[in-house]
Amino acid sequence: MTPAAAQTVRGACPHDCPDTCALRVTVEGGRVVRVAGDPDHPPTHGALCTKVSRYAERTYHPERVLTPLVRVGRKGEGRFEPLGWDAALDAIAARLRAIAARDPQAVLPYSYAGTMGLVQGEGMAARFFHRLGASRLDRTICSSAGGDALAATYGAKVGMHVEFFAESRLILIWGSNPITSSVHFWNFAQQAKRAGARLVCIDPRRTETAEKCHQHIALLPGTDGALALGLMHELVVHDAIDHDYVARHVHGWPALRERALQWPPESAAATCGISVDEVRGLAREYAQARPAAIRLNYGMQRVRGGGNAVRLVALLPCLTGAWRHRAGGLLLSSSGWFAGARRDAWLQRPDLLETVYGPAGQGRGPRTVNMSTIGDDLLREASPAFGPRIEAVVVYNSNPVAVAPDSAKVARGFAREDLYTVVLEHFLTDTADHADIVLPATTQLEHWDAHTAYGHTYALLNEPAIAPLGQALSNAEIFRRLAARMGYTEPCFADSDEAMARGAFEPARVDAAALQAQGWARLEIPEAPFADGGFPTPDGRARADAPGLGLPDHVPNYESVQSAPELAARYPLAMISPPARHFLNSSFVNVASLRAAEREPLLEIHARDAAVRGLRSGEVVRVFNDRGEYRCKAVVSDRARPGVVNGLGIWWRKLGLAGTNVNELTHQRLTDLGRAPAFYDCLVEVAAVAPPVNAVAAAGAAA
Ligand SMILES: Nc1nc2c(c(=O)[nH]1)N[C@H]1C(S)=C(S)[C@@H](COP(=O)(O)OP(=O)(O)OC[C@H]3O[C@@H](n4cnc5c(=O)[nH]c(N)nc54)[C@H](O)[C@@H]3O)O[C@H]1N2
Ligand SMILES: Nc1nc2c(c(=O)[nH]1)N[C@H]1C(S)=C(S)[C@@H](COP(=O)(O)OP(=O)(O)OC[C@H]3O[C@@H](n4cnc5c(=O)[nH]c(N)nc54)[C@H](O)[C@@H]3O)O[C@H]1N2
Ligand SMILES: [Mo]
Repeated sequence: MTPAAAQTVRGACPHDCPDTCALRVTVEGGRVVRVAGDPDHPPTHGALCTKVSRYAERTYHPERVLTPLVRVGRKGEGRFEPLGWDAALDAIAARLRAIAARDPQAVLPYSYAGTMGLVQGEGMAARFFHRLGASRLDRTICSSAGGDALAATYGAKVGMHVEFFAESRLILIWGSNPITSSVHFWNFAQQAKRAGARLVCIDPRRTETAEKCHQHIALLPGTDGALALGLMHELVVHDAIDHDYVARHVHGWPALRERALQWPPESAAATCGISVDEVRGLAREYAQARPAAIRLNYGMQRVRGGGNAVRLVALLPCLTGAWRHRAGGLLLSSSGWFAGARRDAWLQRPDLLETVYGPAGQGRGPRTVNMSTIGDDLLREASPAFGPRIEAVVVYNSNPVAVAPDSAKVARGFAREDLYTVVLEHFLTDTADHADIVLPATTQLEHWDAHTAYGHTYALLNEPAIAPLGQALSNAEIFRRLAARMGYTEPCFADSDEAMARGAFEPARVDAAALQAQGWARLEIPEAPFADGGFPTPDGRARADAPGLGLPDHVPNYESVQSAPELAARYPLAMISPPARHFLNSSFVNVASLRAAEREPLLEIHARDAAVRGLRSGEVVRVFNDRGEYRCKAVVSDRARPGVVNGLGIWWRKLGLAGTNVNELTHQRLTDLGRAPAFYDCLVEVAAVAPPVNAVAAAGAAA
């Protein structure tokens, strides 16, 4: 037998991760046999993470949804029967038309970054919902607190080139666990380490990354703003400020300087739950190392004061002039570099709203619903403030029942009998289980797309490697067919997926020939973009004092001893819920090999906190607060610092131990900037499910 000739197709990883890898997909006889990293793409460097190297396993998963399905059981039960495409699309169009005739805002699209593609994300779907006049979705669930903070400080979501971290002498890995969540950045950090750089990890959890850094500073969740102010205090009193850079390129520093002087290391250390020496030492190193770089990540902005904290940290490299060198500065997100390179208005056609609401600029338009408060909003009645009750939700690229905060309410909302829910999915997720109709979507191996990135500066093209499996259709094709059934005749609804992918970028900014030939193209951006200021603010200066926001400050967590002493007495443990290494948010939880690696939902707890509660490693515990209860296995471990427990995310509720996941415990209060969830601002208590006989004695002994 001669094997069918192998063919290699160029692709892009679609997942929500800073690395956005360039893929090489090997196809034999119409079947994908290998998904590998492109060795030529500098950030990917030929390597993929464990999850995406299993992408074929996910695509050929026996539980893929491969036909449209109609619900036959109760909502949430997950019982469906196959339905033909025509019947499914006719039913959906009829229902949406009837609702839209009363008020199109009663229809809500709900999507996030299941794929980050410009075509299969907010491409044809955005055109469809704009034309319908549906409610807009405020996409806040991940990064908007930090994103708005970065924009307030630098003018846009811009930062260092990831490649130049390899040349840094000191790297602060701040609120980020790159061994889990961006291995390609970690590769550059290791190059720097081998060349003698020092790596410091600032994270409440002793992560795999923290273990491999020279130093780990395990501050309390939500105290990063206080640490940054303490560092500024030291930079001022030891005169480590680059006065020339600050005078020319920073607006509002004199006032912030006064505030920083109120944060001696003793105060910062007390607030952060760390030692005074840790604050002093870090300030000294940051002041002296040239070049010094900060890899900030969104892990530290999922608290009430996340926006303020990002503003403060983002100012540090402006104060020391670290930006003067290409290997100095900060990277939280690079997505702002793509502004103007991505043809958003053409891809998404917000002008189509005018067919429903009249010319833009007349103050009319649909309301906006925040995706982070979907739990409350699905349960809300019509009111003048809110507008119409939500009557239909169309979900794509997201699994809100698992990932949105306060999930008991989210599940109750999606269980509403009078809510019409359509879910485009690969699998029967917790959310799809609540659908009236599930539509089978293609994976990245089966469709066209175009990608930008938020951790590097390359645009990418994804070509389909194989034909769609079963009856699956791409998201774009599903919305194209729905548009036809709704009677929308605008020519944009006829654009093919390939035409949209190829047309996604401005030819003047993205080299179409390079994109075609190698699958990726680098944006032209200066190596040291802010060496001489030039921030994308109106006056080119970074802003310590931002219009409408004033000066940044430390803002204590909603759920903390400072803000809520009574609550903290009942629920004394702070819980964070960072990603598990082998999952990507709630994606891959159903891939057997990856779930086997994670084994069970886990809660890491420090030995001291376990002892006072009589808890042992491996036993099933109840984690609870006023919002609900979550069962998982306790791991007594120094990955958790005293007073903080780590509930690793984000399991599918139905694959958890008792039908819930960690978001049963999180709340819907929003961050200071960006209207985002405060997932890591959450107090809990932990108890044995069946208290061991010696628990009382152990608690007495430890107290
Ligand atoms: N394997 C894997 N990779 C992923 C993801 C995943 O789920 N799994 N998620 C992807 C997504 S959606 C995103 S947005 C990106 C980035 O995703 P992030 O959620 O930013 O992921 P991490 O890099 O793991 O950074 C979170 C780190 O912040 C720490 N942390 C929690 N609270 C605080 C705090 O108050 N202060 C500080 N300093 N640290 C805190 C956590 O312990 C954790 O180690 O990663 C992406 N990559
Ligand atoms: N407690 C807690 N909660 C969190 C977080 C946390 O750290 N702790 N992290 C938060 C963060 S950072 C984020 S970004 C959100 C993520 O939330 P989501 O963006 O909802 O991410 P996923 O859970 O990965 O769900 C994406 C879904 O999209 C589907 N999908 C993928 N590709 C396609 C496609 O081409 N078409 C269609 N139709 N579907 C597709 C996948 O099968 C998957 O079910 O979760 C947030 N929730
Ligand atoms: Mo995210």
